Amino acid sequence: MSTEIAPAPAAKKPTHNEEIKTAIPTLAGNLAATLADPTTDRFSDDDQQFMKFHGIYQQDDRDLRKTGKKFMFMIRGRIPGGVLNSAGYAVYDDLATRYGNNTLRLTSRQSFQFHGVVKSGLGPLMKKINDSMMDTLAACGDVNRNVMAPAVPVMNAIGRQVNEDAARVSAALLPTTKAYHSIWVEGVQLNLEDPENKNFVDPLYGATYLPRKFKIAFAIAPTNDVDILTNCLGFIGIPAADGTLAGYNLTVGGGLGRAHGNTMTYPRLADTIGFFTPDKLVAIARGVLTVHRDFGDRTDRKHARLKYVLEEKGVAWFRAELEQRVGFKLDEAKPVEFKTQRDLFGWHQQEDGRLFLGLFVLTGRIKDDGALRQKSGLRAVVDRFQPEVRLTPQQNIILANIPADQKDAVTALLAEYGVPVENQATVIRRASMACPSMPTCGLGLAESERYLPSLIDRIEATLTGLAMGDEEVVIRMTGCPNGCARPYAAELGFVGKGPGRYQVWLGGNEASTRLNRIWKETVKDAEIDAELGALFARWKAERIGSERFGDWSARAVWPEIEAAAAAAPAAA
Ligand code: SRM
Ligand code: SF4
Repeated sequence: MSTEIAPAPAAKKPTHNEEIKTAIPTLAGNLAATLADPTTDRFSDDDQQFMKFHGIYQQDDRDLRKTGKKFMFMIRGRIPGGVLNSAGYAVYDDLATRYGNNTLRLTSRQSFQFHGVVKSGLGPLMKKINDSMMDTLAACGDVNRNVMAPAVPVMNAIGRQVNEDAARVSAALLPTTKAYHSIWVEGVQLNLEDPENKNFVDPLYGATYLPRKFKIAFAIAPTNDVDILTNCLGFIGIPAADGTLAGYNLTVGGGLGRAHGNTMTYPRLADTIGFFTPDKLVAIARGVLTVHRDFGDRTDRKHARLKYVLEEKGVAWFRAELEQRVGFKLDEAKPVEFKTQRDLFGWHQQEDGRLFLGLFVLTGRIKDDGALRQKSGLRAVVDRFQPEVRLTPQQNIILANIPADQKDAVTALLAEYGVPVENQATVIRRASMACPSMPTCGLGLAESERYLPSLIDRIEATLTGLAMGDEEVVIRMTGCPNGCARPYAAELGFVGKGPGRYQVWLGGNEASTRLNRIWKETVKDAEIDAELGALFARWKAERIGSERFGDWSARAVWPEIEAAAAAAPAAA
């Protein structure tokens, strides 16, 4: 037996992203100089990383790749809780028309994205957003992202406070670099050699920011429209006996991103850590964020999310670490029960007597499409009636605070643009989401936004054939395993593997508090109808009472998946 001591494994190097953040801690890169350079239509690879912190992605139109790359930009807003006033909506709408592809993309985190902006339009678009007292700062990048909050305008004390708290936390966790303002408002390149810039250290994020993105959501039970447990950090509002906010249950360690064929990456639901009173909110948010900052893996971006820290170090460790940082103890979490993640459509009364109108937006894309002129119709209503605009985490839109006597006029105006307020979409379509994928997303492996509507037609035909056409099934699709439309929390999830090929996941629940599981590794487009037809027929035959598809799948199909997995090594 050898007595030689094995060499210690070489320490893993920080990733390239860590190196460039260290080199330019203001995140300024060479962005302003390249922006002003008319001889190029693209930014350098490193600058593309810095741009993300400013809410901007460089993309190219994948439909046109065969004839060469056509560079364009996606810009994502920071809109805490998805709440905008009518003037803000009008700015987004104008900019999409003028500089984007004449559509506004509602995101699964209550924001807007512009697509198809060419470089010459980027500067003016960014300046206009900032001049309008809105911004895109930290909408992407290794920082806290858009903070989610309940979409429905709850006009009681708790609803108001939770929405205000979401905006407060979003502001408290913003990076403080001067670069964003200097580049996009003043058009000035920061002098990177100036010691103030070279040695810049953000008071919260430090010099290298977070190891990876960080996501926060607020929820009020029983509605889980934000899919709270899929967030790095969740705040669940707990009511006091007098109807005010008693405090928050804290959940930590959710996240969905994974990669095909890499079992070290996986979707994970957050753990419940404890309860605290509202005065401690910002301290807790900062405390959780700094645990991620200090313990997230900076050597592997696939392993850098906070969920892996929770999984590997455990809840007890996390709670002790957080309590030590914030300097107080958490109480035990209060009981909470979520029942639904569903958006509300059509007209509803708010607690203050005014009305809100929920409008379904197919795959989150606000556009004028033939007789359905949703973009123009929404704009006309916003201009004339000036409602509050609220973006939902399921990529839909709510017009709020509408006086009851304006209901008929709003309905009539929308009808002029072909936008219905009743029977807006079938029960299945209403409960669906798709990520953008082709042609804008550089990571897409299969179609998503452009494919899901036609797949839902087919699924509806199959269910109608079984006399099950009125059953809601939460269906979500993404073009790759990153999970942007949260497919792993759906009753039926499709995850792109390659052109026309999808992994199929089953068994999420109505409240979005249970992750689903892989049912089929790959199903081709041509096979989907037959595969799902057989599955839906079994659901109809085997369901107990009105058992939902997701619950039936978890009860009846998961044991089969487990049995097959257990048998697999023996067969190999
Ligand atoms: Fe996402 C990357 C779109 C919500 C997990 N996401 C991307 C990029 C920027 C592609 C890229 O990196 O080049 C996509 C831009 C596509 C395009 O053309 O617009 C993109 N993500 C989106 C949006 C627009 C999808 C949508 O259908 O609305 C959502 C924007 C939300 C927002 O307003 O901030 C969006 N992304 C999500 C979510 C859902 C959520 O946050 O609730 C997830 C899963 C939850 C999570 O983070 O774990 C998600 N996106 C990812 C990942 C995988 C991260 C990981 O941990 O592995 C990537 C890839 C990455 O970061 O490297 C990614
Ligand atoms: Fe792109 Fe994948 Fe996200 Fe879809 S899930 S938008 S394909 S990164």
